[in-house]
Amino acid sequence: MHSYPSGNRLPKFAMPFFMRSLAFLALICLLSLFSRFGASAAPTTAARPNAARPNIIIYMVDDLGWNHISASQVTMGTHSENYRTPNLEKLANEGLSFTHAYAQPNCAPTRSAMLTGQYPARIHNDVYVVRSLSRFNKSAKEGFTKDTASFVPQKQSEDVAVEAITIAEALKENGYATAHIGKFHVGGHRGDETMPENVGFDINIGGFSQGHQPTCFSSKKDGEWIFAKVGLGHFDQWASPYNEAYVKEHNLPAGLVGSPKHISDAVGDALEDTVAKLAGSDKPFYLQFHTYAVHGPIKARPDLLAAAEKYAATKAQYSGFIASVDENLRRMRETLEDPNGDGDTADSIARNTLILFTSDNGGTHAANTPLKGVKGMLTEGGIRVPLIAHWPGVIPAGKVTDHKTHCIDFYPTCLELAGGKWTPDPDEHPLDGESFASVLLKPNAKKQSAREPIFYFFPGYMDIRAEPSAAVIDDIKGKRYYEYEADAWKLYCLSNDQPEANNLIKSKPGIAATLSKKIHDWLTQEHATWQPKYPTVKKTGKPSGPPPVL
Ligand SMILES: [Ca+2]
Ligand SMILES: [Ca+2]
Repeated sequence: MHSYPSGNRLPKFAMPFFMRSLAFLALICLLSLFSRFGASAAPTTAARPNAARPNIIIYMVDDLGWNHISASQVTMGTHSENYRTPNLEKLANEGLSFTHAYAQPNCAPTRSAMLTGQYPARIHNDVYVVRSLSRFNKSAKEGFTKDTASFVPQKQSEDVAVEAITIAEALKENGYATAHIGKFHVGGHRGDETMPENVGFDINIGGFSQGHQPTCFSSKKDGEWIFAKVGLGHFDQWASPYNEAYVKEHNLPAGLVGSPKHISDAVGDALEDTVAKLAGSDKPFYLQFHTYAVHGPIKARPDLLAAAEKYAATKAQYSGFIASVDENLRRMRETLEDPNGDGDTADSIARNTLILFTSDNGGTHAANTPLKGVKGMLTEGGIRVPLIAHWPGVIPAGKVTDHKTHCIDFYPTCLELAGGKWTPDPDEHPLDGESFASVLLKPNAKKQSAREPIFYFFPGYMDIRAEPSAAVIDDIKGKRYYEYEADAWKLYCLSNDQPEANNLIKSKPGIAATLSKKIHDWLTQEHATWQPKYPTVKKTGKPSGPPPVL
């Protein structure tokens, strides 16, 4: 049964466990989404003065679930009362919301995909999961232990390769200033050469190998206020307890005065300082604002916790932590309006700045209902994330699109918006992502060309959440398909089955065949940089190869 060498010539019922264990395809009916939200009939102005070479800010939250915000354009109305994010609602009301934005299933893989514009099967990326592909479950009751697993995963990288041409390096070549604030996670594990400042970022505040904040509040050590073990100490300059001037400036409750600083406010302080610096330069800028919120430990600022306890039926700490994300969005927008903070908006850069708000993976601290699963899984709850684009004067207010995106798309999108005069050599560093700049520039266009399929390949194990699998999210005849590999091929229609509950594989064999062929063709593409890490079949000692074509 486990003699599958590679290739696709196995008889149908001789599929190895890897292929049989759990697989599904899902489809989403796009037309029904459109009829729900409608599309504005207003014409788009093709060329606007501020549509060239904007400043670009990617505001990426950690572990924020797709519908853990109150912007209904993104959540398709599915969010609960537990989440109140008025500034995100405002952003969505004034910008463009994506209902089907996808990321990798957890932190490091999404960050490496964004930095490289590549899938993990590229040698410059090679980050499939946090830490290791051999994160077996310890209990045999669920998932797979090292003994019960049929495959032996390969080793992967934790850092983006030194040889990669990162999004920051590419944008620098196009004349951009570049900055990173907060969690980086995919550099510095083995040495300084992959640290943000050595892979294209002019400014790095806090970024290194660290995957989360050990603590959410500042503390006193040897007479100094610090954020203990967070971000290389870079945030310590903002660690002093709240004082009267600070609470007045930021319109916070006086009761906070004297209490330790929350990490979200410190990264907000870093943001204001950095935007002020970047705004004073002649160059357009690219800024990654990658927060520690809302990765665990989940601790909200006391006043946000108290407020959340009134509206959130459960998990008020989580809701309060999310509220700090929303506050920082307000601070970001106020800073763009008045970068030097003198009260005069003559120096505003808001109209020249594109904000892209998103998350690095699905939610993990609360259910993502109606989506199935959580962070770490390839079901919708693990990979679908919020995405809102805001660009005054270019993106009309209140737009919604079902154009699907993946986190590898940020790189080519930014490159195109930056003018694209310099692009990486496709022999050396090919980009797997697809620009969605046209969707941003012409959101009123009646027909956007559909994105190529989004693929997933996970050649390892992660506790009970993941096992060797492959998936595709496709568009066929106006519908969208999505596939996940394991016990048997499965197929879901997400437009009327968002929870992925009704397997349509038997009634849609043609679709299953088409999609399995697409996965095969994707995995077997030929390029020197494309080296999928197939796990080894224990019984044969040979690589599993790609899934079979149905
Ligand atoms: Ca994450
Ligand atoms: Ca000003």
